[in-house]
Amino acid sequence: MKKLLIMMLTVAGVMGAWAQTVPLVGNVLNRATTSLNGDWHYIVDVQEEGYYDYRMNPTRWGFFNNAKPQRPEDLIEYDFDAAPTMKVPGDWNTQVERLFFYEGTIWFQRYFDYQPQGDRRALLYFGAVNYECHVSVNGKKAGHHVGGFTPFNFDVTDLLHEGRNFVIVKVDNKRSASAVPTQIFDWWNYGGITRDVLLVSVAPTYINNYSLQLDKTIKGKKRFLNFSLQLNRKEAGREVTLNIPELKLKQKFVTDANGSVNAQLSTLRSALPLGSSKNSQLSLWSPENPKLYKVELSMDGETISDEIGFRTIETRGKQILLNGNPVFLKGICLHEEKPNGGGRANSTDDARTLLSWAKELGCNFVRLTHYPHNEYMVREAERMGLMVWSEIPCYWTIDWKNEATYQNAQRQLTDMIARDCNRANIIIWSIANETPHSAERDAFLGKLATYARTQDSTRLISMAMEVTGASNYVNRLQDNMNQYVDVVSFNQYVGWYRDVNDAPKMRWEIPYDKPVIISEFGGGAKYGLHGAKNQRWTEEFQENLYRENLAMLDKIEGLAGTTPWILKDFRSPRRVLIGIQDYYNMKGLVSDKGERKKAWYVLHDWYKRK
Ligand code: GCB
Repeated sequence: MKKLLIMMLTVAGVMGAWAQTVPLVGNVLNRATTSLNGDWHYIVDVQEEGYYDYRMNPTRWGFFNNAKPQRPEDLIEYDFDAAPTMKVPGDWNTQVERLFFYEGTIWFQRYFDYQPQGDRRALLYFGAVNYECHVSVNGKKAGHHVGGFTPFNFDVTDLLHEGRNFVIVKVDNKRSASAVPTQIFDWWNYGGITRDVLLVSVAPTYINNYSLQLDKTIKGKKRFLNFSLQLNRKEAGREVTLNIPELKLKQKFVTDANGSVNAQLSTLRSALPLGSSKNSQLSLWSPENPKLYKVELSMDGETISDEIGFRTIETRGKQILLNGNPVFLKGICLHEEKPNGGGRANSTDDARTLLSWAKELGCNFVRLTHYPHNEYMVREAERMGLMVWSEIPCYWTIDWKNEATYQNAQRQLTDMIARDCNRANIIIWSIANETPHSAERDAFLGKLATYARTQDSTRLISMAMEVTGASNYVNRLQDNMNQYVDVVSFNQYVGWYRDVNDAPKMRWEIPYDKPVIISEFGGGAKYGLHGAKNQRWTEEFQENLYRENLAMLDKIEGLAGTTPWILKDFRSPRRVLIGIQDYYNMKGLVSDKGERKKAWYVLHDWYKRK
């Protein structure tokens, strides 16, 4: 043990001091950034040769050094410069054929130029790396991150020098029972640096994150805007200006001893009367009117702009109220996967393609399963008028008793909320999907739900539950988590995993006075395969399943919406039926290429009537 400690200290010594770990910076897309996307060299390292020595101790000769032979006799058994390259952002599975099934460690390296600018600091930002990574800059450790779908950043200023620098990232996507998600899940475990890498330039004191949201309550005839902001450090007396030109709202604030601002704009003569005067009338965000306002935040002559929409989201009995009016959520589930051959999606174009398919289907809502999707997806949905359910990957059999697992889940939840807290279209934070009932699970998820409310009190909390009992065609939902959620959502597969052709006979008992969402239903079909309606995998089978399920849904009291499973066929290692699945989950309403199956039209017609 002592020996291991000494070894580890030696390694830390060789790699130099840790860079500063700093809180996640908000609205990164509108900051001063340099992109480090592009071609990165990679080395596949099945046994983590670049990290551990032959006694499994971290090695001082690790690949972080980017070493080169200095003399002809020097032995260095790796060379990033000679290694092949792949695109970042991107998953390795679909970029390199022989890495299609690979789960393990790959090292990434690239050079970049850096010019120091006075006292400004540099943050190295990753949109997401799946799943665990160690990052170094110029051979010195910058940081470590766990979790494949949330952003993180390190202050690397002290590790950089003028001119040519290098960054090395060790990425490991091995699955494990204590991870989030856990060892088994029904989607492709795309590995790699799957989202943007940016160098963010910030002043020594900068606005780290902020939130500008409509308060849920209407006082008198006014709604109030809640504004909060946090600097990167606890500095009092810093002046920040908030400007919303279209609303003619310009207001100065001064940070408190925590380096934060917390204000309700009404106390500052800026309450926004609804419809009372032309100048200050607030146009609320909704699917029909996805209005976004230009918002500017300035400090010390530096301005961050954003586009923010304002709306309220609440429940009343079994109704979901958007801006005070009942709304039916016409949704669809989707994975973050490119059409036409798969691979992780990560661009506005990918988002537009997928989301326009959802719009054509008649949706006003998308469930972004089963992990936080990239920021382009959320922002594009916001512009297109699609409300969003955003989820963390507490999926199936999480290691409920493990405190480290809980902390991991909570961190993912924190970062999901921190990144998207100003997106008007996000109406639901989901904390889990189809989790097996137990006291430990209730404790874990109960704590997570309570914590979520401390991070954001303006949105609804839900999770995809399961049907707990069915007899004589009566389905029951009993879940202790009911007390923690605002919306009762559950997945059910009548007609596919159970009770084929019985949907018309089904009744539902949902003993809670809360809105209900059927967060999944569906069945598989291969596009172009035709046959009788009782023939599995045909379009006709899926079409009939949708007809019967929708008729059943029509009879559920208090149904506030649904997100059938799923928009597009997607890759999954669990789907091994050759000739039909070929490693695709075939429950899409469109094929991987976007071809519409017959069931697409059934849902389309139903949404038209809703
Ligand atoms: C589910 C899961 C989803 C699966 C789906 C299926 O209940 O939530 O991740 O892909 O069923 O196709 O079985």
